[in-house]
Amino acid sequence: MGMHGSKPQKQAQVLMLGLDGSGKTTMLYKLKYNESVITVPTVGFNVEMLETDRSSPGLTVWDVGGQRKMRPHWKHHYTDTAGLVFVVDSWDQKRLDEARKELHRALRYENLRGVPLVVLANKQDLPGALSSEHLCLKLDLRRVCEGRAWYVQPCSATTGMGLEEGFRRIVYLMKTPLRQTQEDIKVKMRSKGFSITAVKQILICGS
Ligand SMILES: Nc1nc2c(ncn2[C@@H]2O[C@H](COP(=O)(O)OP(=O)(O)O)[C@@H](O)[C@H]2O)c(=O)[nH]1
Ligand SMILES: [Mg+2]
Repeated sequence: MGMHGSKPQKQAQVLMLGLDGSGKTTMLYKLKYNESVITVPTVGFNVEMLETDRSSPGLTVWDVGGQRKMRPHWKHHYTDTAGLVFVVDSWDQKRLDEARKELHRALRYENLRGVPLVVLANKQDLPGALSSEHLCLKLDLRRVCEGRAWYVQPCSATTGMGLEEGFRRIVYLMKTPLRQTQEDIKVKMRSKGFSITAVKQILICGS
């Protein structure tokens, strides 16, 4: 997501949610400046514009504070959200249940209906981090993401691994109607010789 010419690009709002400490702010600044910043818990929000290729809208990414007292404010950002990125600390299994509840709560809001979701399985650099497949089951994504395009991307905000892929994926899901993304996946899988059960499995895990 490098720099391009000065012509203004159309912007799409991407909302980044997740528990405090999951890595949202680290990720935003790694993507924006390719730098590892020392973060403090976010009070309020950070917002940055990220450029994409010219055929896609630029992204205005909102990183909203994830502490318990900040979470009631999340809903005020839902109206204009074109894509949702939910960041999970894949290493901290003690807080997965809390993360699952907060994600499910957000997805129930009418304003987020049909909005594509990318779950970023962060902190993959730490030994013992849960895989994206495992996380997908723990978060019960298949059930709660009915009628929505979604994907689970493993990543590390400190090394940068998987970050661009995750944000490219949200752009792709925002641009492509749901039915088409599911058909695309099926066709790609068929052409690679995957069986129908494998296709189902892939849709379940979004990967
Ligand atoms: N090992 C590791 N630590 C991370 C990663 N992402 C964030 N952290 C650390 O997790 C802590 C919380 O990160 P922060 O970005 O403030 O989380 P936020 O509350 O979601 O904004 C900080 O100490 C970060 O350095 C990661 O991918 N790997
Ligand atoms: Mg933060």
